Amino acid sequence: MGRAVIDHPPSFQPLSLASLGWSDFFEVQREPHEADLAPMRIATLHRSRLTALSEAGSVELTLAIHASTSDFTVGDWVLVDPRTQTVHRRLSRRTVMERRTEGSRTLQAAAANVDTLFIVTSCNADFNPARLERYLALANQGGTIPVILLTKADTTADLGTYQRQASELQRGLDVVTLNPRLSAAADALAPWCGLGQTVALVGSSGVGKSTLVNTLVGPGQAQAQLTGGIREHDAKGRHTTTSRSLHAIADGGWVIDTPGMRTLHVSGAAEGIETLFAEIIERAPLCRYRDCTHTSEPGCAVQAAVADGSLAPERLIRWRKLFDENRTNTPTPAGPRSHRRPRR
Ligand SMILES: Nc1nc2c(ncn2[C@@H]2O[C@H](COP(=O)(O)OP(=O)(O)O)[C@@H](O)[C@H]2O)c(=O)[nH]1
Ligand SMILES: [Mg+2]
Ligand SMILES: [Zn+2]
Repeated sequence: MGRAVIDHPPSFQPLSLASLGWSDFFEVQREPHEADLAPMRIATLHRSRLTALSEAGSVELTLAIHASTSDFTVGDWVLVDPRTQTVHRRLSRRTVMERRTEGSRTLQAAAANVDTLFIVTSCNADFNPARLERYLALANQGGTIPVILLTKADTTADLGTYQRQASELQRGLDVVTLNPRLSAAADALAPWCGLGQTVALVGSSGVGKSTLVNTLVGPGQAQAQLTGGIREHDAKGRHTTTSRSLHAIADGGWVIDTPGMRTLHVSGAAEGIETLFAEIIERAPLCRYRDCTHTSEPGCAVQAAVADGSLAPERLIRWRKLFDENRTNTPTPAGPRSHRRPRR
């Protein structure tokens, strides 16, 4: 017999797959012989323990002998044998938030199938364009739509400057100013939190992420987050938020608090960086040299934009730093890079 379905909240309602975030992207991955397997979404991950949400509620999953919990992350869709609750396989991810584990070059999935990444920063010393750009590159690369959330607007006299700087970070970027402690914050984020939508939160410690999760989830929910002064610490004394799980948003949708996304090394993010710095990338084809580094080459269209004031010099410096870092961190299977070559 399979394991019992666990910890239904008292008001448990069956969940439709669509309300869990299921879509055609996942449906088309099911093979005809997999028709009897149940799609389930990974909800929590604790070392050797995996739980998922299914149409029948919350389920504790069993892994096949050669599988490891590290093959999965919160938000993943898996096909499960409903009799044994054993995971048959993980479906391909539509989006993925990846981080590099400390001291390692390998990327680890921190959350999967996230539709919108809320990048949270407060209107004070935490606000740092270079760091926000790293989060943006990460979101772009993983296929997740980024939105900047500005908190602690009540503590600054200069809100307009923060808002302007934030919206200039990437073309078409949405910036929302809110106070995570007020229920109006949930209303402001409703456009991204509809039925079946998944959002994740990243940002420094203390900017209001846990407070916002609590506000989105609503009062009286079991999985409230620790906020403010109540902190958990790991063995090295660093602040950690230990729970990494899908929380149901009061009016539909799901929110994932993503701890451990604070060390932001970029790697394999070339396309994400191009989207982020579109105004620089677009000018590059106008440079005389195809592989112009936009430093001091003659006929550089990017330097020309800096000279005529249409491109901020700091922006170009930050682009180069991120570009170089990404190139250093990204293994190149194709061997040595091509030699410098003039366009004409
Ligand atoms: N004044 C003010 N305080 C806020 C705001 N957002 C968060 N806080 C406070 O900042 C502290 C840290 O919030 P927390 O949610 O724990 O941040 P986290 O580390 O990002 O999860 C808490 O005491 C919150 O009440 C805001 O917009 N205004
Ligand atoms: Mg927190
Ligand atoms: Zn150039």
